[in-house]
Amino acid sequence: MTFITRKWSAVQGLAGIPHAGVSTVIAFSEVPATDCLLLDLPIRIKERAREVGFDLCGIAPVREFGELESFPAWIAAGHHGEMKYMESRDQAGELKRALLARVAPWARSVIVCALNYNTAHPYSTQTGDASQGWISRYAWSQEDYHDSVLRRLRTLEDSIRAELVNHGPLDATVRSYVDTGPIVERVYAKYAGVGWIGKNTCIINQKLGSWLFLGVILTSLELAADLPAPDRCGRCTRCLDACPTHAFIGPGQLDARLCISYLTIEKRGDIPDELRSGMGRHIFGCDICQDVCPWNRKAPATAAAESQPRGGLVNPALDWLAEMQPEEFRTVFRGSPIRRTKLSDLRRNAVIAMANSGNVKFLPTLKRLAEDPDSVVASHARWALGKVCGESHASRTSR
Ligand code: B12
Ligand code: SF4
Ligand code: SF4
Repeated sequence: MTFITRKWSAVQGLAGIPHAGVSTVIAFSEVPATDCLLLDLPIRIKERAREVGFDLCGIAPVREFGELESFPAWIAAGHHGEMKYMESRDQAGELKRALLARVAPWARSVIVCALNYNTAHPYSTQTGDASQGWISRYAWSQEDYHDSVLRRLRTLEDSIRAELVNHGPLDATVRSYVDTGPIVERVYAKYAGVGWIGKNTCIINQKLGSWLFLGVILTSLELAADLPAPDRCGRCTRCLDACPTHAFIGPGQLDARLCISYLTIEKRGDIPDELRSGMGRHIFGCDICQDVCPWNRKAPATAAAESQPRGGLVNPALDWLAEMQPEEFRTVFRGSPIRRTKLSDLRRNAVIAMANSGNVKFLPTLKRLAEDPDSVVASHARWALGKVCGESHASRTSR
């Protein structure tokens, strides 16, 4: 029997995964060709992942990870709000996302890829003009990440299939997902060594920070797994302290119903009165708990054209968005992740931000919007008028 010792860093293939130097011993004993392929495949998958444009790639085994145990309780407590897809269940009535082995019993490994979407623009916490809106960093982009990540995953899938045909033929199932799979991606990203789950619930990589999109490939191939990324949050609690709507129930746990990202993107129709003030100037998504994270202080920016902001979306003009008409919405946001929200809800968010600015310059626009044919926009505009007039009245009388 021969032993081949490899540097784990070589097996891991891509930069940024924090276990360089750990070595592993692989026993080769009359190794059949297909087993040789499986030993080499992780290296080639990671090389190919880099070639197709991913910044990180790692492999996780399919296991009943401890983090997933809290998922049923999270759903039972209603923390997912109106995101009904999070509740989807299998025929036995079990939550699909709670245990991958149940919905995809064939899956043995999860290839987790990450794409850096950070661009060289200030953070929301660094530019503080309340009279301008804020669209979260990921949503400025030229291309919707579901498309850009899935395109790369599909190319990677094709390469894996080609390897299997060349060396086998070896039969295997390979399936890609971005968001839509029956899987809590961040848990698998942790066990693939891509990053740790921060107290803000985001995956953070020691070198790249947390401005990362995730995409996963489920496969029936039993591939050598990476080591989980160690937690580097330490005693820091900046994200928990900075959240303006107190959406964290505890470290690593979020009540989505209180999160501005949920309120601005997923919540349709009326926003409860008591939550509107906390939304500040956020129009679509929220970056605060990542903006304040020390691991994002030196996060590298990508030069990829697809991630660069569309015109007018960094600190956008609130009256532009609040009065946007369907045709302009379709043109401005064609192929953008912002299309996930309805025009009505985007305008509603802009009206709430106008109210929160307290700026009387918005009064003429708000008066027009109070008569808007869209009843959601109109009712929020009436509330906003009361708030801006009340605040300007209060500031005049206190002088
Ligand atoms: C639903 C969803 C949301 C919801 C709910 C978010 C949430 N935290 O649950 C809302 C709309 C609020 C949201 C917001 C955002 N999202 Co989102 N979202 C998802 C989606 C589709 C599912 C997430 C999910 O399963 N949530 C359920 C909860 C229970 O799982 P979890 O938060 O991942 O939590 C696990 C760990 O926290 C773990 N855990 C860790 N430590 C601890 C400690 C304790 C004590 C316990 C009990 C548990 C625990 O337990 C949980 C598993 O049960 C994923 C894609 C996917 N399929 O995974 C994208 C995803 C998580 N979102 C993403 C992004 C980019 C965002 C935003 C940054 C967008 C924005 N700028 O507005 C914000 C970030 C807000 C935040 N702090 O989470 C990325 C995250 C990338 C990254 N680097 O982590 C993902 C992976 C999408 C992608 N494909 O890239 N999102
Ligand atoms: S995204 Fe914003 S609202 Fe949501 S948890 Fe983070 S800081 Fe709070
Ligand atoms: S702000 Fe601090 S506690 Fe929060 S995710 Fe970053 S390092 Fe962890």
